[in-house]
Amino acid sequence: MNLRKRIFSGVQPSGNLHIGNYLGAIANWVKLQDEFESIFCVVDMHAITVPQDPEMLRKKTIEIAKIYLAAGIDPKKSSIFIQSQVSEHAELMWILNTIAKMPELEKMTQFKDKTQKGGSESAAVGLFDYPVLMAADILLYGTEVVPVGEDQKQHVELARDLAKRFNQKFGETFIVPKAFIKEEGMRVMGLDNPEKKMSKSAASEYNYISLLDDEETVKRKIKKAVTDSGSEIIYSDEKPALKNLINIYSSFSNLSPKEIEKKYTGKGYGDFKTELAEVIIGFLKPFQEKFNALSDEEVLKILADGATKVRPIAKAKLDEVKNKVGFII
Ligand code: ATP
Ligand code: LTN
Repeated sequence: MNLRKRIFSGVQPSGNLHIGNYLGAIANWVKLQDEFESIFCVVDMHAITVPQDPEMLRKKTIEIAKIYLAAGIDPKKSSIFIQSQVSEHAELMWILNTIAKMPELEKMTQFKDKTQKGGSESAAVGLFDYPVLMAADILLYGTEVVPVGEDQKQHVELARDLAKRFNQKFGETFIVPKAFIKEEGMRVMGLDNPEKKMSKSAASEYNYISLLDDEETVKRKIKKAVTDSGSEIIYSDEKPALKNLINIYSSFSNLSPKEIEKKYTGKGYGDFKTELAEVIIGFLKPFQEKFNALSDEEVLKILADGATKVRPIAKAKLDEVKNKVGFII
């Protein structure tokens, strides 16, 4: 019997995965998979809460799985699967929908942000309901720990509230999960706007460094990244743009922000940016080599095996839930 605690996390197959997704989420998973029983999902059902081109969605779903693998998720240690291939997620979501309350979804920052971008009249009901599907993902597997970036904390809180509410109403059923968020520095901010997080749905590609960007693109984007006034390399809250760049530098090197400050004493933004681009490229090159070596067929097989492995866990929990709410199973 496996007594290790279980973790569950996922990324949407939409847009271009960036170094923020890597540093804030995936890099963390790679470390955790040795300690926890790990399930990582490609959340395609979440992706369609905003319009997607069907062919592109299929392509991106495979791409995300390749990114998981190239980053070091090992299918021998962890299960990797596609959300829509395990229909229990949608079924549990429906049941959780009946205990989730409108105001708790209305206050979700991500929903507010996304409807602000696209206009709330055109927002799909699915976008509003997104956090309930995420709660279903988590609760279906008796997940104890959910490693995500800072921005997802509120959604994990909802999963906790729904688990407690269900348990109270129908008796002990769900484990109440905890979010696991890496230290503060891991919230990577946009290169074009240090006030907002780096985002794959950003309007400009100068907001992010994609994990699949080539050398020239990385250099161009870092060169264009906004910096603060002044010319010294100082790590401080008063210089949010520079602080973000130093955090990125630090994450991809073995230097602390203080050591980076010291290294660039007397030098300007030009030198710092050139070397920052090199540090990022130093990470991306071997990563992309691994990514390119994976075939679609091989990845689809890993995903199908992953779904086969997790389906019985999901089915057992869903049956328990159906029974408790009074369905005949
Ligand atoms: P979108 O902008 O389309 O909402 P996203 O870039 O926020 O997309 P998600 O798929 O929502 O990406 O997030 C995947 C994971 O990456 C989550 O765990 C999220 O917290 C983390 N993440 C996303 N952006 C950042 C960031 N800028 N810094 C750190 N972690 C991030
Ligand atoms: N909403 C998450 C993706 C996601 C997720 C999950 C993360 C969907 N289901 C379950 C952790 C656990 C995001 O990162 N944008």
